[in-house]
Amino acid sequence: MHAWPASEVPALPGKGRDLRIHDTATGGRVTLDPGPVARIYVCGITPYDATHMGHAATYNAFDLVQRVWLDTKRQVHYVQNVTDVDDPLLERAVRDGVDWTSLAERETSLFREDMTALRMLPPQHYIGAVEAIPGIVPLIERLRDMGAAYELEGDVYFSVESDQHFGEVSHYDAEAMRALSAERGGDPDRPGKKNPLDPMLWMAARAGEPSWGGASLGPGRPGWHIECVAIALDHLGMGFDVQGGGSDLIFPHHEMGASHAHALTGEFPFAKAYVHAGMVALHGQKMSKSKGNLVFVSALRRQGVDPAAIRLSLLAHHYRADWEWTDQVLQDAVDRVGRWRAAVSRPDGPSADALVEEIRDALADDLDTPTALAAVDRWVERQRTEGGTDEGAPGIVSRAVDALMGVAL
Ligand code: 5CA
Ligand code: ZN
Repeated sequence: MHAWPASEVPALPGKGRDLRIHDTATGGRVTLDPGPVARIYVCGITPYDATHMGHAATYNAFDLVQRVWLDTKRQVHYVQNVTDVDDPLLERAVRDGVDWTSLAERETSLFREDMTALRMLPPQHYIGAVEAIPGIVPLIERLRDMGAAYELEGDVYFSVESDQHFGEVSHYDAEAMRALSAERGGDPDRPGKKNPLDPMLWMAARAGEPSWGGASLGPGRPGWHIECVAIALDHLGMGFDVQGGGSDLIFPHHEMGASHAHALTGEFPFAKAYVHAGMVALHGQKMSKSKGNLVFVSALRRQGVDPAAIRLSLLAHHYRADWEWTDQVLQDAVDRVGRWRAAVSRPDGPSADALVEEIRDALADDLDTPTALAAVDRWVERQRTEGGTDEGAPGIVSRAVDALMGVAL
């Protein structure tokens, strides 16, 4: 699948810091030391509805990870998937009387447009679940042949007990795991499973649903977790630097993915850091396609809202915080863009050298964007009240907020 065009990342004087980031598995901050090419996998959308502010907030966090790495003069190898076949997508297509492939293509196109408008850096490999099937099938066969997977009425399940590290991503207790499994695509109550938590690897063909020839597995379609594992292993290999997603992916998705990968390779860990963004809510509830309480990026764009303001409304919140989308959040961001634009369009100002270092420090410290924005606000206010004679400063500020935070002034 093709991704979307990359916006230019302006060069900055000096060099950024190594990223310290909160890792869900260890429960603390880790300083990542990625080597010359940093490797990141970010879970992509299930394309049955348009990009909402919750999605945008999550992708913003992982865009920042890359910008911090790029500022350390590293290259970034970024992989993202598109879950272009799964139950919710098929159910929505039936509900709306549309072909599931057209629905997936339409919403993926819109996502690309939204990501481009928000200046999110594109992955080098943007891979759909359907196109990944030929790589997924042999992995499931291997898990089955090594005894880590079993068949139940034609479907194939992963046995969580086959991985001695199972539970080490989320650290949730059995009761919480069971509840989340039921809530997020699992089937803990299905009779005949070895462990209620065991997730499906291969779903045998169901009447009226699409299926693919699965070699010795028979016709069917892949489970959700093995999709991301196959794509990550194919394009990044084990031990990549960051696996990213929203906090609703901690369990079961990232826990199961790590387990599949451990069982398959005998290696540990799957990702060096599991990084999770907080949930964006609307009217007191998590914004979600299934609930329908959504604010769409594309709808805001159609209303003429500046993408830089949308981006700044995300950046105003720490990526790990759960927060509520309100009109005031957007209005504050629109006001801030206005102040920042006025400042960088002036011919001079106070030196911006210290500001660039403050932004770098804040972002390298677990992507602390509120602190970074406050530093820019202070420079803008100083320029307004005291002025300054540094003719290069407005340009440096403009380049820094673009290079490090994807905001084009
Ligand atoms: N296709 C799978 C991942 S492999 C999936 O979860 N798709 S999704 O479309 O439901 O979500 C895409 C990303 O947006 C995930 O990382 C998810 O955690 C994140 N996300 C979904 N809703 C919110 C929200 N309200 N706030 C923040 N992030 C969210
Ligand atoms: Zn995923």
